[in-house]
Amino acid sequence: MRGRPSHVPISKESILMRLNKSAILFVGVVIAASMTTGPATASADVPGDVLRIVEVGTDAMGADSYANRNREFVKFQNVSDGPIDVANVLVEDNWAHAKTVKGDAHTCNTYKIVDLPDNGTTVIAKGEYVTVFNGSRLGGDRKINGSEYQLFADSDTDCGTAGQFFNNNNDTAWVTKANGDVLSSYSWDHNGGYVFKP
Ligand SMILES: [Ca+2]
Ligand SMILES: [Ca+2]
Ligand SMILES: [Ca+2]
Repeated sequence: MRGRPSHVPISKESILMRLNKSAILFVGVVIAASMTTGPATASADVPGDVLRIVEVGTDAMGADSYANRNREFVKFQNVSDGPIDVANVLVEDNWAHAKTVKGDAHTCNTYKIVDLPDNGTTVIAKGEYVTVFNGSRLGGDRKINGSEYQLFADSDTDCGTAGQFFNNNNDTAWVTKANGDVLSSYSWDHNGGYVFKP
């Protein structure tokens, strides 16, 4: 590639290679964000762009084990101006999301919201959070700080690596409708992070 004339167009590939990691992540977020702005579908019971991922745990510190599955989690917020019913909202990784989109049944790497603790409904108020942990908790689901619902997926040891399924180096956390329509997503493509705050 030495001596390339300056008038030769630069390929997309070479441009991508020049981007640093954060820029690539930014591109990913922009792409993901654009996916939430498509036309609403008839099956929607949650409109797009009202739930936003604000924090993702991707990699338990140290060895990933069944015991520390809760270091993998997805936290999202109701960023709309009113209450949102999150019934049947899915939290998944790339593997499970692809299956949901194709309509393939799967039980691993997925969590469907069917209930909220300390709430007779599945409606979260404006500004409230839902955090889905991959592990379990003695006492089960709970609401903390008056504004955060903590749900525990209790992922099976056969799913992913000992129940941890957000790939440490490259994966996406998806929050979608039951049919896979994207409400929010966050992608990462490098090791070295334990928790990301988009
Ligand atoms: Ca992981
Ligand atoms: Ca680890
Ligand atoms: Ca995965």
